[in-house]
Amino acid sequence: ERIVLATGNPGKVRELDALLAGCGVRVLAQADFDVPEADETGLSFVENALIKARNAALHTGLPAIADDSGLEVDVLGGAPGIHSARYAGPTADDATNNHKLLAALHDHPAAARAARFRCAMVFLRHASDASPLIAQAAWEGHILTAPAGAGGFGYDPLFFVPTAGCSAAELDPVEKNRISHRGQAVRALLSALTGA
Ligand code: ITT
Repeated sequence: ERIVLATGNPGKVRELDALLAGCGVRVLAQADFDVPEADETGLSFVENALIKARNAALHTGLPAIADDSGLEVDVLGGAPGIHSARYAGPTADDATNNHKLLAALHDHPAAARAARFRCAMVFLRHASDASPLIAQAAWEGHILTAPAGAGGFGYDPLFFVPTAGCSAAELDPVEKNRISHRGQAVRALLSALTGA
């Protein structure tokens, strides 16, 4: 069976390719099709994941998996949340987003920087699938005062993982996938898929 990965984020593609390897399906990249960018107007991670998966399924005719994810910082009232990819503006990249996050937390001591990554992962059999599979997971940590590490993507250099004793960008990719919000969500989705 073939499935299209409904994401344009190369960091996610890398992690999801590894997480879905060996599960018996051929995972195709959305970039190999003419899939227009989805309008992420949802108010939640789940809604946005469904919008992206529907968009990809509609334009490829294939089953689709989508990941909507982001970082929630408690002292910022849960921001950047569903706006994580564009926190610093419509053309923001990882560096400007990280810079904005450090500035927003400038006056907050280490003890007041609790945060978590969230991931909503959905699987649609086809574009009008009325009972999509949905899995969600969170990964707890806190925001550092300076970046550490060069692995991963996005906010990883600023996300300290207490259970690992280092930043998410200092984890090797296998270890990140073992414990991350995305790794947990993929495993939950796969067990829902095989149990169904
Ligand atoms: P697609 O919509 O095409 O999948 P995107 O990057 O726009 O790509 P999202 O809307 O889900 O995806 O935004 C997720 C953002 O949250 C992402 O750009 C990162 O900034 C951040 N993020 C999510 N998971 C992360 C991770 O594992 N490590 C670091 N940052 C992460």
